[in-house]
Amino acid sequence: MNRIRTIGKPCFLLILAFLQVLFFVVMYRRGSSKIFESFSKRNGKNWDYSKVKDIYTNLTLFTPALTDELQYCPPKSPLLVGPLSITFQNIPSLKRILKKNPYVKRGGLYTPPHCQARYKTAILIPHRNRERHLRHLLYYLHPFLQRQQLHYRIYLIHQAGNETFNRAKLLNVGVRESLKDEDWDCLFLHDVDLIPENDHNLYVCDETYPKHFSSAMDKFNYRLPYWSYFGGVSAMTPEQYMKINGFPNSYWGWGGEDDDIAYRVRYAGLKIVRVPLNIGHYKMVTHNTDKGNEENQKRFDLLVKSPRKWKEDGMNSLEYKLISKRLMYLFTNITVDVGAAPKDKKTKTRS
Ligand code: UDH
Ligand code: NGS
Repeated sequence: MNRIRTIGKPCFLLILAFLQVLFFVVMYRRGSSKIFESFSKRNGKNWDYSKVKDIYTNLTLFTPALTDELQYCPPKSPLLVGPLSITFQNIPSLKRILKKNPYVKRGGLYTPPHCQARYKTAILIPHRNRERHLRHLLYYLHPFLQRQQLHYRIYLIHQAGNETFNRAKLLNVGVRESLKDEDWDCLFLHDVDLIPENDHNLYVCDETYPKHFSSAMDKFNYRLPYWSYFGGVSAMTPEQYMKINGFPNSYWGWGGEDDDIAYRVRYAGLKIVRVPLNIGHYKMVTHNTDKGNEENQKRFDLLVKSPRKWKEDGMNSLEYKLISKRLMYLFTNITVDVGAAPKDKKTKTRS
């Protein structure tokens, strides 16, 4: 009763009308997007991607320290600049990339020369027939990681032969082989055609949960394509990776393996955390569909079976033939025979 009486008072209605007019005036003057932006600012800085810096800015200012006893690098790298200028107009030559990255050692290994890195990250890239993409990625990723003052190494896991491509299995191989070299803090599972656009997107793992990094790709208009999407670029600690039994080895061809991995994360009692959309910006190098990576017709069946299969198909059942492990100037090349998709059993035809 009391409330009805208050609402009925003319002065209350007047205040309400005034507030409404004020709301529309503010919306009109500033634009609604600006107002919602100011809410999103609370989730971090509101990056302006129309103002970009060169990826090699200031990198040469950091030269080797003169003493043997290095201090730890600062918790936040002073080299970060935010949005970066990324273009795919010219394909950089390996020689040019090498010249621009004088502190990268054979195998694509880097340790900051002026301070002791706080973090060790391995980048694992599944690969076949994407040399153009690889050159773009190396040109941008080396300085990107150096800006973050990480100790890192870039691994290319190259599928030998012409059998159907198997992204997930190649990544399992990458994890096993890279952990033979070093006790990595973090394993990055990185498509060859995705270039990070903001160096505040730190290539370190979340201590508790698997993390998705390519949350805002240009081809999806800088949004997530669907809520459980886990493709493109993601990262896990070795412990998290083993807890989900790695990736499935049984997805041959395009699609579904990243969804299976997202399911595994939940089956193992974990969840996916993500880089905020305003930082997880990535540009994709455009390309045609790959020969040997046609759509996997079995992917939906495999996804249905995933709750029963994840504990038996993964790191604990991984088999492959290591063909070579070569230390190239800008990356470690692991060439591997991952086998072939099982042949379909012939169905009896009636005579
Ligand atoms: N990859 C290769 N070579 C191949 C295929 C894939 O190196 O022949 C690697 C590469 O790192 C690539 C990743 O696997 O970035 C993922 O490949 P993808 O083809 O699944 O994804 P991408 O984003 O292309 O490169 C999407 C093609 C859309 C196909 C649509 C089918 N309906
Ligand atoms: C889903 C696929 C994922 C794929 C995603 C984005 O439909 O593997 O699209 O694809 N899942 C299935 O097919 C079950 S993309 O636009 O990058 O080609 O990653």
